[in-house]
Order: sequence, then structure tokens, then C-alpha cells
Amino acid sequence: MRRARTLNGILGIVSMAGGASAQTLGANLVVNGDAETGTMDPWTPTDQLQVTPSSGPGSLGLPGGVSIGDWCFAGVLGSAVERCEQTIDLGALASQIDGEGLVCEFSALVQDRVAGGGADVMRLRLRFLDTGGGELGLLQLTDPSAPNGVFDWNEVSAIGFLPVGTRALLCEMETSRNAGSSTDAFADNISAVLAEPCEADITRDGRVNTNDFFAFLTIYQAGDPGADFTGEGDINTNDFFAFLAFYQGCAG
Ligand SMILES: [Ca+2]
Ligand SMILES: [Ca+2]
Ligand SMILES: [Ca+2]
Ligand SMILES: [Ca+2]
Repeated sequence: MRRARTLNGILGIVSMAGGASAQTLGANLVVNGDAETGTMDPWTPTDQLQVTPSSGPGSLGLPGGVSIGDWCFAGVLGSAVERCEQTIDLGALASQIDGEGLVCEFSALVQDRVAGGGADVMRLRLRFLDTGGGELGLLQLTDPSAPNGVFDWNEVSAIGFLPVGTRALLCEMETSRNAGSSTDAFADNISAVLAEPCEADITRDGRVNTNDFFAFLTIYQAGDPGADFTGEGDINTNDFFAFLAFYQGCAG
């Protein structure tokens, strides 16, 4: 049986009645993910990647209305492979993560550079950690398009449910260099946002699409308790229409 949801739940709008949770959901949890402090704080270790003026990567490929501000992240000088990270504590959200579940969207701008056949590469990872620091899963972002000599930004994102037991996020930046002394791979606008899942996300992958429609039909026809969207213990056409309302509110 499903817990009846409010319209706020349908639309994915965060209730403000949940204290710390309400402030956390819907907000970017990555601190200084846009490099605009002009420093690496709070990324550690601080002697790895660097903030660099945004004139370096330029603005080619930026989506309309998206700005990289004055600074972005880059490997620049240093080791051929450089890595830094920050940890985001989710202890206050434990009951939600292990109960109804929370969806996490990880997004950023990335720019790899390929010149002369070699690639300088930026990799962003968001690892889902348990209380002991063990990894339960991850989301990863890379530049999907880096033609030789074309130095453009790509906006990338990945979404997924936080595994039960997730208590922290570990956000990592890693660059690797093909040759020379400077790594020309960039990142900016790094964001990790948590949200309540849509009730119509039957497949629990963070997205609502026709896969969920067919998954609902399957459990509906099978009389599965998960199809009881009205929550009264019976499965009938009212549940079908209740599912449709959630589906139409979330699909897209
Ligand atoms: Ca920036
Ligand atoms: Ca690119
Ligand atoms: Ca889905
Ligand atoms: Ca029902």
C-alpha cells in the first residue's frame, strides 16, 4: 500500500515542515561548486586542482543563460593526475533515505581538451557512502564530446536514488593529462541536489517516463500492493487514475 501524497509531493515541491530536511532538499549541497570564492576551499587536498580565471576555458558551448562567472576549476600545473574532494553529511536525512527514498541529481559543466591526438580529461564523481565510509554506489560525469581542437563546454547530469544506508556524499574532481606540463581540463557549476521522488517513478531510477507507465500497468494487472495508489487496500480503476495524476505531474 502506498502512502497518500499531497499535491506538493506530486509536483516534487519540498514541504517546509521538515526542519533541516526541508532546507537541504532542493538546494545545491556542494560548497563552492562554482569556484566563485576564487579559492579551493573547502575542497581537499588544496594542492591538487586549482581555480583558474574563466577566460582560460572560454565560453564556447555554454547553454543560453548559463554563466561560469569569474573562476572555474582546472588541473593546470602539477601532477599528471590530480584529485580533490569534499564530503557532504546526510545523517539528518537518514529516515527519509531509508524510508520513502531520496533522489539525487548530480550536474556540472565540463570541458575536456583533445589536441594532437591526446586528451586532457576531467572526471567528476559523487559517491554514496554508508556510516563506515563504504561505497554503496556513485554517479559520474565526463565530457561526452571533445573533438580534436574544439574546446567547448558540455553541460552534463546524472540522477539516481540514494541507496538505503547512504549517510554521506563524497564529491570528487579528478583530472588527467595527456602530455606537457599543464592539464587543460575544466569543471564548473558542480551541483548535487536531493529531492523527494515522484510517486509515479515505479522503476525508481529518478526519472518518470513511459517505462514507469508500463511498470505500473504490470503491477496493476498483477494486483500488486504497490499499485494501490489510493491507499485503501483495494486495487481498481481509482488507482489507475491516481497513478495517471502523478505521472502527468512528473513526466517530462
Ligand atoms: Ca565559476
Ligand atoms: Ca566538450
Ligand atoms: Ca522511472
Ligand atoms: Ca486503491
